[in-house]
Amino acid sequence: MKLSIVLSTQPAQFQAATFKGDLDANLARIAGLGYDGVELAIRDPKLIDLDGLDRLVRKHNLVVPAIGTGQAWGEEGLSFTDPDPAIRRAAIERIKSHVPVAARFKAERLAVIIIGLVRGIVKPGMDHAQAMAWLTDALRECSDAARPQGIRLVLEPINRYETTLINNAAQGLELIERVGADNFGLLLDTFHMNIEEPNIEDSIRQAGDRIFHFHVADSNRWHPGAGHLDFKSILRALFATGYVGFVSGEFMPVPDAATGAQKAIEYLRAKT
Ligand code: LER
Ligand code: MN
Repeated sequence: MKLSIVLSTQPAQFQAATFKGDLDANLARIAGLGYDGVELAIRDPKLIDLDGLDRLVRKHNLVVPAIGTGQAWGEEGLSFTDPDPAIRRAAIERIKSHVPVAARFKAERLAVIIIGLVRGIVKPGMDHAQAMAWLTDALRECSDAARPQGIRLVLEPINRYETTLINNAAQGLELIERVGADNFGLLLDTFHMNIEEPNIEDSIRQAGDRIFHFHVADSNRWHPGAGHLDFKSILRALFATGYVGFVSGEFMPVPDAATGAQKAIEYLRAKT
């Protein structure tokens, strides 16, 4: 099992970005704990020194399996489904601007760009069908822009308390059919699945080879082992689909990032 963990390259309000801040020190910690990769949360590629980041990641022998983009929503309010066409266009261009970043880090053909809350939350009074149409068009445009670089996009089903748009794997699979792009798949996250899926393992089996990336947190969004999810069974179901990607820790830094990350890797390694 290849393990990675989320590190935010910029300050962020999102609580489950396990590591934040000092990149060199955090990358050293992550590598020192035995992680194979680091999932980089990047609000805006314009804000990073790509060469410097690439150098640091290589220095610590880490792979970047995925790039998180949700802070464009969390910090700036960009979304594919905002009623304002200028905001929708800015969200699409922002996601497209991640393609060269993902291409730079592409290792083992694994670098995916994550569509989390940048899809939007569908505010009260908005037409859901209209939002789905905007979402589908945006995902087609971004998938088309990513394909020539060999980059894949993933939509993450997110629980009902954060968005009304695509909460579970079945809705995600319907969206995949609608978008009809071979480089567009799902990111499943055990924290959201515990809230939304009738049965986590069954949903993993249904999503099958459309799972392009996987987030782990326990039921309380602390590190795996701190709650009541059955990771032995969940990971067995995941790998039975033929999944060859990373299992990526995205959990709250409890009691602190390094301790949570250490407990997670010990626990997950013991489960497979
Ligand atoms: C991001 O990967 C995630 O899981 C969401 O909860 C972000 O809001
Ligand atoms: Mn997640």
